[in-house]
Amino acid sequence: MKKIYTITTLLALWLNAMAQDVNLRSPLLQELDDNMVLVDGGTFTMGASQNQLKEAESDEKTCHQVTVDAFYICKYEVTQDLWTYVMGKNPSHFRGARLPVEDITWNDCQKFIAKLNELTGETYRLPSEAEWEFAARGGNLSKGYKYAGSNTINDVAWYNANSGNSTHTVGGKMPNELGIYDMSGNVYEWCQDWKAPYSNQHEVNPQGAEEGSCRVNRGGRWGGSARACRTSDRSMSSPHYHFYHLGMRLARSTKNQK
Ligand SMILES: [Ca+2]
Repeated sequence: MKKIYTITTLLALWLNAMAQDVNLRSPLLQELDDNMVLVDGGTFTMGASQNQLKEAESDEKTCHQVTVDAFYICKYEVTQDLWTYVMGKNPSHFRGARLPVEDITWNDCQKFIAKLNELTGETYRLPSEAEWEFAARGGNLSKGYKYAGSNTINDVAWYNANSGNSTHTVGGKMPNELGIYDMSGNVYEWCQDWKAPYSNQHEVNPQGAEEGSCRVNRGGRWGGSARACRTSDRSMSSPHYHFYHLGMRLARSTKNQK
């Protein structure tokens, strides 16, 4: 009996190891890992900085110092091939393996992330709003651009004047200072936070409100204005809301983070 138990245990361990090996070899998961950009921690001014002021809305006007720890963020929005690999179905309105996934709720993002972490053993998550803005501004390499990577929107973003009314293959425009694409335009990106008014205090790793009714969306979209593509512009949606302009970008904690 003991022998049978030992053989069964060894077989289970071997199958588990094989499964992990298969996942490690999955080109999409490997590519995702390769596409995660390390953003060194730092302190920046969050909110409508001087070059944003003319177009700024009230919810972004309280400029304040924010410090974030180092984290990883993907250089691309989540693509439809990755979403389909993890979830087994594709909810997107516009179809294409390398188009960003869209028409997903914040709750869908959490399910996707849970499955992805199960497959990889990693700690993928949505970025916080502060992490998103720090990364969009180019982190410690920031040149202070109005959009993510340029003051000329056409260089870096798909929006209503150039998109032809659809999403585009990720990475089709110039990247920002950190090598990250499409933070301005293409699809809006869900952040982890409940939307909250800004504090005027220096904050460290802010995570938004403890509760609320809407989660943060950032970066503008293919069918929206240039104004909404600015690095400090803030938008929000109910976590149950989905539409074909709303997608996501993955972040990942470093080994030093929880
Ligand atoms: Ca985007």
